Amino acid sequence: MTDPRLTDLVQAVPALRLKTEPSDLEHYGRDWTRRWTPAPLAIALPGTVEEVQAVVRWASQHGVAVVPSGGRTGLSGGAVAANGELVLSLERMNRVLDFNAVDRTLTVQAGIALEAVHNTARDHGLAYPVDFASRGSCSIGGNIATNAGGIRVIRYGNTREWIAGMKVVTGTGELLDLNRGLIKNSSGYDLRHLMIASEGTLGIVVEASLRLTDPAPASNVMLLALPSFEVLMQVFSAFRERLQLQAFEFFTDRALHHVLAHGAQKPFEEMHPYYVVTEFASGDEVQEAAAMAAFEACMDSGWVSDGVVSQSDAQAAQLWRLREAITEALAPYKPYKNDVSVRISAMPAFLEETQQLLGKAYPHFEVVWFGHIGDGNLHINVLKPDDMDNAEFVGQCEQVTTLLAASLQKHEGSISAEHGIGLVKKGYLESTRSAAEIEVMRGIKRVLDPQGILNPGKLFDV
Ligand code: 2HG
Ligand code: ZN
Repeated sequence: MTDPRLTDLVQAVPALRLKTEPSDLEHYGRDWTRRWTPAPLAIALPGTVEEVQAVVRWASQHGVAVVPSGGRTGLSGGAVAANGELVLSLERMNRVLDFNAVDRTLTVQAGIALEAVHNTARDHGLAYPVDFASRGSCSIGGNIATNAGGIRVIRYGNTREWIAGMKVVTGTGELLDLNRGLIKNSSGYDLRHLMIASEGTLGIVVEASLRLTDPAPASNVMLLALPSFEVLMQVFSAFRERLQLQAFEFFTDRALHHVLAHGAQKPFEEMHPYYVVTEFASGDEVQEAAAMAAFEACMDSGWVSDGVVSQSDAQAAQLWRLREAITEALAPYKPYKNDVSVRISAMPAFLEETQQLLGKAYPHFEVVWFGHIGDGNLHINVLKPDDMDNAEFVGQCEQVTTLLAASLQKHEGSISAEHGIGLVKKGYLESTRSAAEIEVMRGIKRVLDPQGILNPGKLFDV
């Protein structure tokens, strides 16, 4: 440990665990984007809130940038440390602190994995309903920092809806205890909501009190094959009208191709151009009949060409895998990712325009579409050709993102639906937020992080 700043940090926070091995710097310095070369100063792994405060105070005094770090499963570069920052990993702070059956809340340290929250809630006969494929590795702190969405937003909303309170360490090392689990609290600014989706630029979430709910009703999973893209929103309406949807997800034949190559099982004899996987409440004959009615109405209209309904939990998991494994199956192709949203009512017009735009803009690249179509959220992954240099590839994709951002502005959508802005979409923030809004955000940042040490360079430049 040759850097004198680290010797000083150890003196200031003697109990702090610190990692400086090159393999650790690489491991903790990057997220799932893999675009930047990790180069942090060191990795601090505090074990208590007091240690987090002490590290932040030290960093503030010495002008050292701090990158808060959870499971680093992010896709926007929000947890990347490529400029000599101190990574502050919440990995050791991963305990359940309290369960309150009357309030139906679970209080956890921020480093706990989403899946551990699911399991603990289930052990108490309740559910934490936010869910997505990275559940085993992502942390609640990271979920809060990006207002993570996922596959059940259509029924349960984003992370924001489930945060009853949180403790946050600001850029001055102050500990704020926000909302304290209250359902009604009309006492001024709700700083809790300011922290959610702030990507570690306003404070470090150290604890969160999560709302729990009743376990999801018995459900069925159905996979539908669609003949064309144009009918997608009609199929959605037909199902939404008749059923209580838990999820409504879409993907293309290209996505299926990659997932099958990755080991999933082929669902239909024939390949079809588009697919939907939907989950809906189905505990009795009335609900089952409604599901059949939705399916038959779509078949009769020619909107659906084939379908399969899960007959067991194992089959439901198999169908879900076709959708959930897409990110992992595409990862070897170093995809350039877009994660965009518009209001559901604007979706048909936006989809048509985007299809035309991308058809022209990406004629030589393989483009994989999928996403949470029932939330107006589309994921567009562009795969890097093997023989193309990464910088050249990203450069070309970014030109297209500029066009996509202009289209989103026109349709009043967002350049980041659920992955955050981070480094990846920083250059496009103005397409979603007005100059006045960004100026207010900068002002808020100055109050909560006056030295500008918290995740600098992410979201926007100060
Ligand atoms: C998903 O919906 C995630 O599976 C990841 O948000 C999306 O890999 C992506 O682009
Ligand atoms: Zn998603």
